[in-house]
Amino acid sequence: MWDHLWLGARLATMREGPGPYGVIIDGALGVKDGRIAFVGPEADLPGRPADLAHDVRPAHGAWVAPAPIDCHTHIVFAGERAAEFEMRAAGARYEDIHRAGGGIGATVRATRAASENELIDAARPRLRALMAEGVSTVEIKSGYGLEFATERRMLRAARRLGRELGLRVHTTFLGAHAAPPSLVKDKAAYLTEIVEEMIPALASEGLVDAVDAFCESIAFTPEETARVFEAARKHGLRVKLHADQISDRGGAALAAKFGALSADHLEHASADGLAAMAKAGTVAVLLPGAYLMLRDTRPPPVALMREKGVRMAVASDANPGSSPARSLLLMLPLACALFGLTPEEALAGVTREAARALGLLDETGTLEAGKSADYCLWDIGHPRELSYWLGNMRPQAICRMGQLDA
Ligand code: DI6
Ligand code: FE
Repeated sequence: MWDHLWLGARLATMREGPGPYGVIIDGALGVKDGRIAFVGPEADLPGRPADLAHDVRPAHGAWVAPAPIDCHTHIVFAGERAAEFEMRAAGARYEDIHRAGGGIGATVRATRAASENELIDAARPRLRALMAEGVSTVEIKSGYGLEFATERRMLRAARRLGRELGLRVHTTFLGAHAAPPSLVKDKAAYLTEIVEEMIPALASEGLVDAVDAFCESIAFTPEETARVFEAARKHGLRVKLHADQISDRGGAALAAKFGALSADHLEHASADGLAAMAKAGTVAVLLPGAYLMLRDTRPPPVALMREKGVRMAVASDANPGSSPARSLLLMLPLACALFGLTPEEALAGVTREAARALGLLDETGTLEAGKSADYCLWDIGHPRELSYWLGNMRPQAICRMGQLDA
């Protein structure tokens, strides 16, 4: 017997196929032991509903879609940087604040001063806000330590939050986030520490699912990034990259060369870089929150991504500087309005493609039998509405790893 079964649902499975959104009308969805046991037309059910499941529920035509996934966040941090936002509103530039010791450096100082419990207490309400939107899975990066102990504390906090909240947390080591001279005395020595000490130790503790770096004029060069990636490879870890956000540093091609799961931002990515990404299966993660809040004027080359066949995910980039986001779903209409994504691409971007960007497509991201039961019920007329309403969308019911909350 299945644990529960929805009848009379409209399903946006987000499976790739002939129809948009992978739609099935008059659909049914059954769940057993945390997994999707059945998804398809009600007429194809292998028996009478009452014989199939303990708990049979009418969906009354509600839409069921994969639970959203936030595949790029820096959501564990201490403090906030609203004062810098005010400075930027008055004309200061993000890079200049960063070079003057603010920006990432300011959050590093606050995070170094915070205990593991304080980091957890600070991040919990941010994650709860995402969870209220139905989010099942969140990638969380370190990178506000820039020293072993704090990087480790951030990753431990992320893992503990996942367990406490019943959320799937994917951790990313972003030791190569920045190296401001006020905080990192010797950049070369710091890189050696990342490569020879941090990655091996944190990986062996099971705290790292992937490794990221910030390849940018204000952070690490492509050569430095490659060193970090070599170390990740040595420890069997997949990589991803903050690439070509402020300038074209060849980040897209570098990510592709290392078979990265994703390359993120990409406002300045070149056509060749994107072609290499398509070939390597590296997903482009688009971050409209950072674009909006930095008042960027050059959107990522979405038309070129489509042309080259690059998969596109969408994420919040939740962080205290460039994207103080408390919502993932808000990024859908922003991705459409600012970047020209179609509503279907935006929804795929926080479901199927976000799962792909985390290497989790076999586990979640679409409604398919055998996958983890991660879905939401929405009281809407069509799934395109998820890319249309600007803020405050709440599912009627949420199921995360089989735990139904309705
Ligand atoms: N790119 C980003 O969007 C964040 N980090 C990065 O490398 C911004 C982090 C911050 O401003 O605190
Ligand atoms: Fe980021």
